[in-house]
Amino acid sequence: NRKRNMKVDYSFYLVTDSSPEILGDRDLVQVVKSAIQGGVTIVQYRDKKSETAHLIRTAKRLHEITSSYLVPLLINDRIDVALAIGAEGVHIGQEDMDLSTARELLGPEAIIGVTASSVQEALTAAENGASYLGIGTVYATPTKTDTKSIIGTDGVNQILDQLSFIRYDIPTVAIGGLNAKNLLAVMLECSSSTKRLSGAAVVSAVMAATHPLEAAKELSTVLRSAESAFPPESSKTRELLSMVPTIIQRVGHHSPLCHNMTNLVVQNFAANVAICIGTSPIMANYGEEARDLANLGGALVVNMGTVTPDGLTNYSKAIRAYNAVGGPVLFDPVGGGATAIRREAVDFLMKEGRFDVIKGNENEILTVLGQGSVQQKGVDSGSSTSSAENKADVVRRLAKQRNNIVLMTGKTDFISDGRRVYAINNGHKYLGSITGSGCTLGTTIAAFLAVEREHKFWAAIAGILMFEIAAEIAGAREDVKGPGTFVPAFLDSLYTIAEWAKKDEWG
Ligand code: 3NM
Ligand code: MG
Repeated sequence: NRKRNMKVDYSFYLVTDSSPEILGDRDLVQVVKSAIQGGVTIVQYRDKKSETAHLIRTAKRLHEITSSYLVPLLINDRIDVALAIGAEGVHIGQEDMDLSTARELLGPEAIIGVTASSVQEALTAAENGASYLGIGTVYATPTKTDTKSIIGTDGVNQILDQLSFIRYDIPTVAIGGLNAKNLLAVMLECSSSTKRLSGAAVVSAVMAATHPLEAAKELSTVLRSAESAFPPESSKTRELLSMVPTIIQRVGHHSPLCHNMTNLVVQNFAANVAICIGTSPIMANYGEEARDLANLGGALVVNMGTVTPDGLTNYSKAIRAYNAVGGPVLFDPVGGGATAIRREAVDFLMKEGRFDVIKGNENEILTVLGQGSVQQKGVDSGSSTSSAENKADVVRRLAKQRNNIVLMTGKTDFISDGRRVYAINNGHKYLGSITGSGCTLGTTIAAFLAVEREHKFWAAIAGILMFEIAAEIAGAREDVKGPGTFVPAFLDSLYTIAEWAKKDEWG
């Protein structure tokens, strides 16, 4: 069965046009053949004017060509024509036959694409089983003047964001006014860490070109260079990501003790975060208590945000107690580079015991590595000038040196176990505008370490993802107007994710 075996490549989507303004007096089938030779990967026959007999004749001829190149042929709007010639599928607009009727007529294997200009249309089509979405109109175009709305790359991104949020894995192509000049920008702009376009659809850029083959080649080159900007997800990464929900679930089911020795500023917030993610927190700064607490199967956070001489003694007692029973310990050297006292404190604690995870901003991590060159002003992150490669190198070196896991937080987070380095791009800008987001990320990761002791690297990554995706969900809420309204919304979304996980009902 050819249809079943055809893996659909949506990357370079050609929509035909038979009007004299675009096609001129050329033969449609010849132009399409040239376009395929130039790199087109999927073809939609779109002819709004011709008689049914003509449509069927032309579609048959087109199908002979597309089939010989293993390129799927879709028919615009006309389910009857698609059925008549055995096309691979159809493309339907919002005003055409409804998706479920089309699906009934064409069967489960057919490719059925739907046009979407809004988040609502996209979600509805995805939910009802569309095979892919044509998202547009990106830019105003003389080719189709009756389009509903010009949505720009912002509009495309809104749709992509919502699709990825709902975790719809549906292919998407952008359409409307795309050409060799703007295509690279569109492909790069319409993407996030979690979702990007599968391809681009064009009419005039190929169909109206003097040399369709050359025009298609040029666009194909642009599409490939856009693709190379995104390294393919390795199967290891996919495997790792597939573990995340299970690890989040384990936190909820085991409700581990999360022992925080944290600073005065974030005590309350950290306790709230710990409760919302499903752990049982205790904010105990008295080191003598640690021996009892270490036996309860939880994890320890040592956060030296408001360090005092007493504090240091207490930290070291607790670290030893947890090390003695193999309990996970996370070290957050807050403000490590700010004062001589703090730099000494970092040196002292690093000698006191073993940390499973060291997390901090760039400056703090450099300080732990003994390379804190920049004078840190406060405990906020400050700006960074070093490259991603540089940061990846720093976390890998420190993790290797300490034989543990090192996390450098920032707009992009870098985490390493001394061998692998992952860059994580989730999060929300308001995390940088509230106090304690870094500290409570530490609390979250520690709890995750407690339930996943065999795979601490994965646990840490799962903790970061839960935390930062919760921030994205909160930040996207309409009632969140700034950092102030963000905090309660953030607690709500942490809680919601934890509840989904507990019931295994992922939203
Ligand atoms: N559908 P060109 S825009 C066929 O927005 C079509 O749904 C659109 O032509 C939509 O590549 C469009 O020449 C025409 O701009 C796109
Ligand atoms: Mg239509």
